[in-house]
Formats: sequence, C-alpha cells, structure tokens
Amino acid sequence: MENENLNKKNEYSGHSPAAQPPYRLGELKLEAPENWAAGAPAVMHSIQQLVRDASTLRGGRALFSMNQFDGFDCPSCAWPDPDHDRSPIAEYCESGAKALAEEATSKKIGADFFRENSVYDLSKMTDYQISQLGRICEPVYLPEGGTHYQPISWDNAFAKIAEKLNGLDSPDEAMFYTSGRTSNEATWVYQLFGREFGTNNFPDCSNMCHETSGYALTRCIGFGKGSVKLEDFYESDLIIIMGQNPGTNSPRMLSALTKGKKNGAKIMAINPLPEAGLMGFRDPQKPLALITKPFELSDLYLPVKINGDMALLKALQLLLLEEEEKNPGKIIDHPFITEKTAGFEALTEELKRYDLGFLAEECGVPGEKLREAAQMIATNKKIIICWGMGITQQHNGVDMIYNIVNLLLMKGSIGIRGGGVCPVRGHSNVQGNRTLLVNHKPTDEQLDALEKFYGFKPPREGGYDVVKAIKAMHDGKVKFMFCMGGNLLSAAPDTTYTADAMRKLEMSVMVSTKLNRGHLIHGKEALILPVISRSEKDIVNGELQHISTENSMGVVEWSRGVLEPISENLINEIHVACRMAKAVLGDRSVIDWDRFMNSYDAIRDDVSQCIPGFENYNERVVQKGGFYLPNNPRDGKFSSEHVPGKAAFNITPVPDNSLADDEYLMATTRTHDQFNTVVYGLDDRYRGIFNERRIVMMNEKDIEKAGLKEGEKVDLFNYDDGIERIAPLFIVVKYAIPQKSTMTYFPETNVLVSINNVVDGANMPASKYVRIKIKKHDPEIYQKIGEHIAAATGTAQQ
Ligand SMILES: Nc1nc2c(c(=O)[nH]1)N[C@H]1C(S)=C(S)[C@@H](COP(=O)(O)OP(=O)(O)OC[C@H]3O[C@@H](n4cnc5c(=O)[nH]c(N)nc54)[C@H](O)[C@@H]3O)O[C@H]1N2
Ligand SMILES: Nc1nc2c(c(=O)[nH]1)N[C@H]1C(S)=C(S)[C@@H](COP(=O)(O)OP(=O)(O)OC[C@H]3O[C@@H](n4cnc5c(=O)[nH]c(N)nc54)[C@H](O)[C@@H]3O)O[C@H]1N2
Ligand SMILES: [Mo]
Repeated sequence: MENENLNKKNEYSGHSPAAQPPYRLGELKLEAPENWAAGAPAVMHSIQQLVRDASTLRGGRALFSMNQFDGFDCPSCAWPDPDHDRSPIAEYCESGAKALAEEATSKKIGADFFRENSVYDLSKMTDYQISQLGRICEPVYLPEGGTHYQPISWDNAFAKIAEKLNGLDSPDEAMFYTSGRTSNEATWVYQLFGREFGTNNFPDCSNMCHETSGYALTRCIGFGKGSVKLEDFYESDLIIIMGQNPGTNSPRMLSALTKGKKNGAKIMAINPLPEAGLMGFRDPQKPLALITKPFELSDLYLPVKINGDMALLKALQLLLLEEEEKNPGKIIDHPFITEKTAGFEALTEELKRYDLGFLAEECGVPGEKLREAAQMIATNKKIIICWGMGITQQHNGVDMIYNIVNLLLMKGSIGIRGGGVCPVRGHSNVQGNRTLLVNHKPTDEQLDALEKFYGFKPPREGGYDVVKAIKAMHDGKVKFMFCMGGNLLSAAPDTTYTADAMRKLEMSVMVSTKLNRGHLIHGKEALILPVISRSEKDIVNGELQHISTENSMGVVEWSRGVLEPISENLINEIHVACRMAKAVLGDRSVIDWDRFMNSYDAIRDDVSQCIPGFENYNERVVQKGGFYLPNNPRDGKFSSEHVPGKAAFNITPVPDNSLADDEYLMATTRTHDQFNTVVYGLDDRYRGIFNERRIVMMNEKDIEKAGLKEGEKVDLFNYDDGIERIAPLFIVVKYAIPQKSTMTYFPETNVLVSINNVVDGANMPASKYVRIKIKKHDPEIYQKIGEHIAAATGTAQQ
C-alpha cells in the first residue's frame, strides 16, 4: 500500500467501508464462577506468570523485593502494606505478580521492530497481542506522513517537543496527561514545568476513576480522601463494600478483611455480581489455608441493580430512622450530629416522603434484605464503607457518595477508630499525583505557594480535565498532547470520537514502558519516549536513587528498584520532565532543573517547603512505614461547602432508570487478566469466563425475553446524542446479574460510552451507566465500521 498510515485519513468523518476482515472470536469456555478468591490457584498463577517467558530471574528476584522495606512499591494497586515486620516474605498477590511480570519481562522492542512493522499493521493487532510485545527500549519518532516509527536521539526528541510547544499560540493549546504510576518526585517536576510553561491543563486518570470521590468528599466533609487507616479494618464492627471487586483489583485488601472478620467484624457486599473476592478467601501466603475450607467473607450480599445504589442507600437511611423511633437515642448518634454536622432535620423530612416498597423496587433488593442490612448498621457503630468504580462511574456518583456519608454521619462513624470512609484507589500513586498538584483545578493557596517559593507566576485559570481535553482536541483548541504514562485513547470514553480528536493533534508524545494502542492513533507527528519502570534501578551520577508514592490511606513511602534496566537507552520520568523543561524554557526558566536531575532529595526538599504535611520529607520518607499525611476527618474535624466547620447531610433524588423493552443498562468492568487497558490474558477466572473478552453478561430471563440464547453472537449499540455507536460481535453469557443490568469488559465497550455521558459535578465518564441495545449479530455490521474505528477499538484483527 502506498500510504499505509491511518493518520493520512484525517478527513474521516463517520462511516467508511471496512477494509479488513472482521474480528475473529476465540473459543469461549464457561465454568461455574468461583465463590472464593486467592488461595493455591492464585499462587500457581503468580508463579506461572513470572516464568512465562525467559524472564524468570528478573521477575522472581523482584517479587521478593516488592513491598519490602528496602524494595519497591508494587506497581499494581494502591492498597497499603501492613507493617513490614510481620511478613517474612513480601506481601504480594496474583495481580501484583502479573503487573510485575508485565514490566519485568525480558522481551523488548526497538528500532528493528518498528522498521519491520508499520503503524497500520500494528493497529490490526488485538490489545492482548500488543501487550505481549515487551518493553520499548529506545525513543522513536513518527514524522508527519510517515508510516513507521523511527529511532531518534533523546536530544532531538526534546528539541522537537520544544519547537512545537514554543510555536503554539497559547500555552493552553497544550495538555499534559498523567497516569497514576508516576512517582511523587516526577509528578512535582512535571507539573512545575507545565505551570512555568503556562497552563493548568493537567487531565489525569483520576478524571476517569475517583474524581467523583474527591469532588463529593471535599464538599460534604471538607477533605477529598478516605479517612480510615489499615488498622481500622482490624477494629471495625461492620465493613460495607460497594461497587468494588477486591479479589481482582486489590487482592491484598482480602487479608485486611479476613483479619477484621476474625476480630469480629461483619461484612456486607453491595454489587450486581456475586464477586468471588466478596464471598470467600484463602490466603495465598498461608500454606495451611490452601488445604482447609475457604474463609467466608460476606455475611450479607445485596444484589443491587446497576445504578440502584441510590435507592438502596435511601432505603437504609429511612430504615435507620424507623429503628430510631422504636429505640429512641439508641440508633442514631444525636450528640455527634448536633456538634459536628448540618442539615439532619431537612434530610429526615425528605426521607419520610419515601416508601420502602418503591425503593426496594428501584434498587432490585427485596425489602426483607434491606431490613437485614439496616439492622446490621443500626446495631453497630464502627462502620467502614468502601467503594470503587461501581459507585464513582455512575452519572449520579457524587450523590451516591453524599448518601454513603449521610449514613455514616447518622451513626457518628467518621473520625472514630474502626469507622470511616474508604474510597479504594486504583493506580499505585494516583493519590500522590493529585497531592503534588497534578490537578486541573489547583487551589489559590497551592498556586500561591509555588509562586512564593519559585518566583514565577503560575496560571490561575482552571485547566481541562480528561473529558474537556478530548473535546478541546476535537475542536482544534488543544494541538499538543503529552502523556506521562497511561493509554488515554483506550481508557477514555467514546473511542471513535476520542480517536478522531487525537488524529487532529499537531503532535502527540507518549512516555511509556510498553507499546499500547495509544501509540498507534496519534497526532500528525508522534514521539514515544520509553522510561525505566519502578522495579528497575534508577542510578544518577553513580548513586541509586529512591522515589516515593502515596497509598490509598495517605501514607507516603519510599520505593527503590532492584532490577537492571531493560535497556541502556532508557531514562526516568524525572529526567524526561526536566530535560523537556530545559529544552522548552531555556533561559526563560527561573528553576534550576539540573539540581533536580542530579538528586531527587532536592525535589523532596522543595516539596517540603510548598505542600503542608511534607515537612522533613527526606528524613521521614526513609523511615520504616513512611509517614501519614494530615487528614482532618480522620481526626474528627469536618467542614463542608456551605457550612464551614461542620459536615453536611445532603438531599439527593432517586434517578428515573426506566428502560424501553429492548434497552439495558451496561456497566463496563475489569477481568481478572488485565490491568486497565493492558490485557495480560483472555480469562476471567473467578467469573468462570475463559478465552474471550468480547462477552456480555446477561440475566437468564432477559436472554429468553430477547429471543436470544447463551453463546449467541450479538452486536451492542448505544444511541445517546442521536448517534449510533456500535460494538460488534459479542457472545451472550448467562450470569447471576439482576434483570436489565448487563456487564461487559473495558476497554472493548468504551466505544459505546458517549463523551457526554458524565458524572454530574465531577465530569468523569459514567462508564458504569451506559444505555445499550443488544441485537443478533449481523455480519454486514462491519460495513458500518470504518477501518479508522476498527484500528482504534482493536477489532481489525487479521
Ligand atoms: N488486577 C488489577 N488491579 C487493578 C486494576 C486492574 O485493572 N487490574 N485497576 C486499578 C484501578 S486504576 C482501579 S480504579 C481499581 C478498580 O477496581 P474496582 O473499583 O473494583 O473496578 P471495576 O473492576 O471496574 O469494578 C467494580 C465493581 O463494580 C461493580 N458494579 C458495576 N456497576 C455497579 C453498580 O451499579 N452498583 C454497584 N454497587 N456495583 C457495581 C462491578 O460488578 C464490579 O464488581 O483497581 C485497580 N487495581
Ligand atoms: N469503560 C471504562 N473505562 C475506564 C474504566 C472503566 O472501569 N471502564 N476505568 C478508568 C480508570 S479507573 C482508570 S484509572 C483509567 C486508566 O487509564 P490509564 O492510566 O491511562 O491506562 P493504563 O491502562 O493504566 O495505562 C497503561 C500504559 O501505561 C504505561 N505504563 C505502565 N507503567 C508505566 C510507568 O511506570 N511509567 C510510564 N511512563 N508508563 C507506564 C504502559 O505503556 C501501558 O501501556 O481508565 C479508565 N477507563
Ligand atoms: Mo482507576
């Protein structure tokens, strides 16, 4: 083909005929879902993963250093580590082992690979195939109109970036994305550069993840993070887990739940799916546990409909009021409410207008079960509520979190030992990124601190979040995209729209460890800048450096890699940001970037002067267990949007979720074999679904009503904003899920999520609230899907 580069087809405007044969489905295998997580199979899978290729030594050596005092922070999730003294071997889990195997692989790709494979050819691979290629080991550049990435020196790469950035009409025509693996130190220099350059356009993966939590918690209790510590799980009476799948996504949380339960806590799970990790647990690190019975986790499981949580939370509050009437003064903590909160009376009045029958119908959980749940809450005080994406990615997720807080405030359960709010964060340093100002809307105090300390004037206008940034690219307002990690193309909603937006860019720059689809759907010019990973040694001027991260509970700890870097031609993210700053700003800069590059202690010294809570950062971060950042709600101090000094009860509506006969609600979720957009394998072991990811989980009755059969091939559609969005070729799987609720995997169905379907207030994609239609598969459907879309969505398999 004369011009293979998809990017040449920038004129794409809708449907063009598919040029490639359609995606071929794998042979789907179904088994009964598991009712417990971890245990021997998890250990076996960890080991298999680590020996999968010739990287046994790289991976095996690393595993023993993961989450150890002198090792590195696990690159998988943000769950905190228990006291390091207690565990003779590293605290790790199957998901952590997989994440590590993924970055510690000995497979690599460089100039030869890119010479042999055009961007067009690579775009025909599936995400799973792309994930298998290995680490990128030298910087590469795609010139305008080019068909293949070609090698480039680091200096030339930064010169190209400088030329583009300095040629923009305004700094706001650039955006700087961050995925949550970037260290605190890299975060600091990165945002500093962006702000000295002149923009607050710092969209980040939080804008698709826990923005909802930060937004809601800041407004109702005055602080955007969770209030509990790990120890609180050990002392709790009741732990409620809503819209979160710990068995797969934060498996080390299962140890904390088990310990809490052994100390007497009850566990309640609220989820449309009876997830294995909510039902039972075998500790993979305790040999005896592998042969004894699994440990039962949930005492009560409430199979809520998708988005039914609002009605469910209202019902629980209503029932608590009823209980209080029967036992005045025993159920609700009036002294706490009077002293520390505002708005309780108005809430009481409002709740009384609801009828339990209506709420039970709306949430899909029978009244008796709701009463049982309310009893558990009524009779306990030390209550923790944990939540994940099942809550944050709802259009009314902010309202739902207000109601989680309402419940806890009624019980006086925030700011006490064993109780509080626990948004379970995703990426291992997503919380640290935000603390250190990767934030599209920094506060005046934060910017004042930068201005005072460094002496430049940071921009004061709020910047773009993810959804706004994509729209701005689409409208031609953003022309330059820089991504510090991640895979924005596949993580973002409305893949067709997003791909279109990215193809309009003048330049896209991706700082990455491995190849992903985001490198293949690019701006006119594109750069891939490969970096060392967290498990690798970061040596500067002959000295091994450490970086630091903040976990889900606000603990900052150091981390130091142990493996030799996969290639000599990699630099680290700190040097990427500093060298970019030097190339772009030159003599304009008031900051000594070399000082940062020569020693990360210098970065931490600056942070300790600018961000409250980081005093003596360098000394405290190397202490065992790191240090806690300040947290007012944990100390019983609250504030809210309209009432300073007090936490707020909020009144919110129950949404109308009525659906036409042929409509369903769809939530997009993760399999057990992926880390976000990185697909490790094709199995979802705990759910008993093997060898294919293009499946849709449906209730048996819905399958029958729709005239479908299990195993049947279907196409999925969304029609928001009057546009037909198509995800072709899925297999119907019968699953224990409430009627009218369906579940598919992300990123395959992101193409169905409208860019306008967002969480009110937080402006995140509502990826767990998508209206879809399901139709029998039509082989002609590919005529409607141009190769542009196929390349962006991974359906152009050859
Ligand atoms: N192995 C592994 N670990 C990971 C990740 C990974 O991809 N792989 N990703 C990391 C990241 S960035 C994050 S944010 C976290 C994500 O971890 P989770 O928050 O667990 O995210 P999901 O897998 O998307 O699924 C959330 C759960 O929400 C449920 N759900 C869907 N809709 C609803 C609803 O309407 N109501 C309720 N109550 N529940 C609902 C689903 O059934 C599912 O159990 O995990 C982190 N850890
Ligand atoms: N439909 C739907 N969409 C979703 C979600 C959902 O549940 N449903 N979840 C959302 C959530 S919670 C999140 S957090 C986002 C995730 O969005 P992102 O964070 O953007 O995506 P990831 O898949 O985690 O990014 C993977 C890439 O990061 C790079 N990488 C890995 N490690 C490193 C490193 O150490 N340094 C650098 N520079 N690069 C590295 C690799 O090249 C890899 O390909 O997706 C969101 N999108
Ligand atoms: Mo996330």
